[in-house]
Amino acid sequence: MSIGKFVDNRKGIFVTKPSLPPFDEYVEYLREIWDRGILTNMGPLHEKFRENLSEFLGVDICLPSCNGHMGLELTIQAFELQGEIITTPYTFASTTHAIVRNRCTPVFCDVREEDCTIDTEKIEELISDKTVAIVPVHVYGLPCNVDEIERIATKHGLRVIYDAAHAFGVKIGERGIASYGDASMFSFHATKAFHTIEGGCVALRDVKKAMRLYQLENFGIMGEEQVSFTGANAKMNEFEAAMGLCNLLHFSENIEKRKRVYERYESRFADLDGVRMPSPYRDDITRNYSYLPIFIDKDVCGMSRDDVYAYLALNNIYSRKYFYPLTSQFDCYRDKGYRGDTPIAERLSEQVLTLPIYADLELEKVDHICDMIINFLK
Ligand code: T4K
Repeated sequence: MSIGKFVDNRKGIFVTKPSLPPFDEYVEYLREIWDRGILTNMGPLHEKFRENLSEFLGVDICLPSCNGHMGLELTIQAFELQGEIITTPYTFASTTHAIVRNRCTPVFCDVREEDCTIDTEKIEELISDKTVAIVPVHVYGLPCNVDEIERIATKHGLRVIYDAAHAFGVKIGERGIASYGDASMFSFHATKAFHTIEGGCVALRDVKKAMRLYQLENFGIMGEEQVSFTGANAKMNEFEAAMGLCNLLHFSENIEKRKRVYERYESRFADLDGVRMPSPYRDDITRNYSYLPIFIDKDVCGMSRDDVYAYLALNNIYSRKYFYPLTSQFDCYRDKGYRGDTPIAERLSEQVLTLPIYADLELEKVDHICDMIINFLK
């Protein structure tokens, strides 16, 4: 019996490819780690990365974690939330799992057609006397309507914890996305626009909650002879922090390259009937181009998303269906009776195809992918 994920040995163009820093820059840090013999448990590189991250994100407190998921799960625990949490099902498994693993109940709100983020006009009708928080997702790095969410949360006394897994480096006007809500979790997985191999971080404002999260990430240990909380092990190690320190230096340059790729797709699909790309809810957004979703309307094109997916795969182009199925349709949730009617999310999830995008993707390859899709749909 084999356990674990199939290792993908196919040749072709994949949905993403990690950006790696110049080898020598990483080796410099490896030398430090070797000399010091401190490999993990909030070592000096972890601390340096924490400081650089806070500065980059424009927040006072920001805690690295072993991955984005544990950051989110432990943040919900640190805020001691118990009850219903309003969220969206158009997301990765992690968002809903983090809620359910805290023994809270997800309530599914529909999303906006334009950008797949939570539809703020539908939040209030879902609030009950059990509602304790909203966990919105800045999906594809497109910001939710943060001002409206803040207004609703303040009016009803709810916490707001953003799943900002995709949104590292995004700004609304001059303000960094990490400064909204009570907390924001970012993923630094290898597939993200900014990565630390595996990893993530949580930006938050309340010093006491931050202390609690810090302790929860290290088994709830308060001192050598004192353990006060039912924590987990969610520490970022020194090798991951080193990758983060290197990648942070090249982040802007990588985003510029992603922008070029994104805009090439955008111009190629501009006049293609039945194919749409999402657009942010306001004009003053600094984007990170973390994903390249397109929505294929079968009624207009005559071909479905699945047809295009299969055709591309046949030609060694490996797109993904982020996010299909909706988390509310997962085996583990489908029959739980969680509240929420999400027809727009359902339709988008049937139509979405995320195409390859990464910093080093050559524009000739983008043209090749676009030619394939355009010719197939015509
Ligand atoms: N919230 C949201 C909204 C999220 O999207 C995620 C993660 C989280 C929370 C949780 O954050 P983390 O705990 O993961 O930090 C991937 C990622 O594993 C996951 O981080 C991400 N979202 C999700 C959307 O995508 P898979 O299972 O689709 O990845 P995988 O292994 O199929 O990789 C995709 C492609 O990337 C491969 O076909 C090839 C390429 N690749 C991948 C890896 C790992 C590489 O070229 N090199 C690599 O090292 O989940």
